[in-house]
Amino acid sequence: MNHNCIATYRLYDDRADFHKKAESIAIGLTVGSWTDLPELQKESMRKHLGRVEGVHIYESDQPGERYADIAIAYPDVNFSHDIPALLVTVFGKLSMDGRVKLIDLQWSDDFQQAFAGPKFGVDGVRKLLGVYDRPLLMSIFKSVIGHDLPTLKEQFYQQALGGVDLIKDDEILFENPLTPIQDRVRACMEAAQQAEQTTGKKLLYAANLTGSTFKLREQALRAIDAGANALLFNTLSYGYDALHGLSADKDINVPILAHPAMAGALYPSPHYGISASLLLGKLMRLAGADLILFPSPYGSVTMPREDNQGIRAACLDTHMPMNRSLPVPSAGIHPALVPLIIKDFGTDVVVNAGGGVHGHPDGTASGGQAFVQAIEATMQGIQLADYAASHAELQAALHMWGNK
Ligand code: 1AE
Repeated sequence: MNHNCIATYRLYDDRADFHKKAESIAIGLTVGSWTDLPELQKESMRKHLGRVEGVHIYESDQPGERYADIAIAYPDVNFSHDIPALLVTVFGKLSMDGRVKLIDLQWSDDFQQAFAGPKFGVDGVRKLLGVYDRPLLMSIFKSVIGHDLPTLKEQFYQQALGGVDLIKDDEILFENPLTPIQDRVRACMEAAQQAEQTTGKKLLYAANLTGSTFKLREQALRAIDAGANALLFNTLSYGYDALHGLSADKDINVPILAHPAMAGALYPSPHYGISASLLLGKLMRLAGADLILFPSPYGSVTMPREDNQGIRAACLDTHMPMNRSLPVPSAGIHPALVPLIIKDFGTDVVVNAGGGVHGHPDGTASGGQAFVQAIEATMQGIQLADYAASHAELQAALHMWGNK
């Protein structure tokens, strides 16, 4: 049985001896020094010593392009079974030591056992909605700050009338006197019931869980008490451990959507930070995110396609012994992009849009309907333009955003 966590790094350096560098990381981030230790002390320290697992050097004559992928094994005994301890061990001080990016982590079964993962995951969310055979559709509140409850309730109602499966708060809607979370949830769940009489569809409303870290549980329970059936959480600003605490709490029995706010400070550089697949895929799932949002390669805020596929793989990897997370490629999504999303992600995906719903020329409800129609068409193998001939909402959307 493996009792180590293996961290893989990419280091850029035109001249470095990467083997020496790997040794210095393995020793420096574990026992501190080795050759200078007396023999007796070496014996007692051996179980804490990091080990170089591999060094693959990619030579290049181009300045700034020589790099190596280095894998180091860190003994489990060195850190407690929580994500903060893991991250500080493998990338605490090292993250500030030159051009080095953390690419991947493989933790041991022992470490893994401290995490139950997403409470609902792909299958649980589908079961709550009664939707099994197509991508899910989510709409995002837009223009939330400074509005009162009746205004937000109406915006929610229009989104729900569009036939979406989920509606999420905008991540910038914090606790405020006009729309406190419990009142907002009550008003929106009322609107959901009203819309259900027309659409016949159940939906999940992910209310943004905000405020001091130490009051998050209280706030989540307040929202759930008021009828919240999902929560949105800005995970990276609070830390993975806060998400883990919420997802592992037996009283917080609703799906959690992890928002990627702040992620751009960490993944885009080839030289620094943490890879997108680890940051927004593996670690989010480990911490218990049922749905994970991230920028798609197609829209307004973009992420490279290979990073998206890395996140998707981490969300859905069946080797990870926990529920799978639903990938939610987002930002600048409009109905014409639906075939591309399904081609790249398959059907276990959430099509998610804010501007692409509310910006529809005939209004928010028509915006949702255009997405529903785009999903129907794609699932039936019909070109959007052909389907649009008999579906006015899709027709108007394609006219607005183009038929890609
Ligand atoms: C990557 C996060 C996207 C997000 O949270 C958001 O609000 C997107 O809005 P639209 O669809 O770009 O309007």
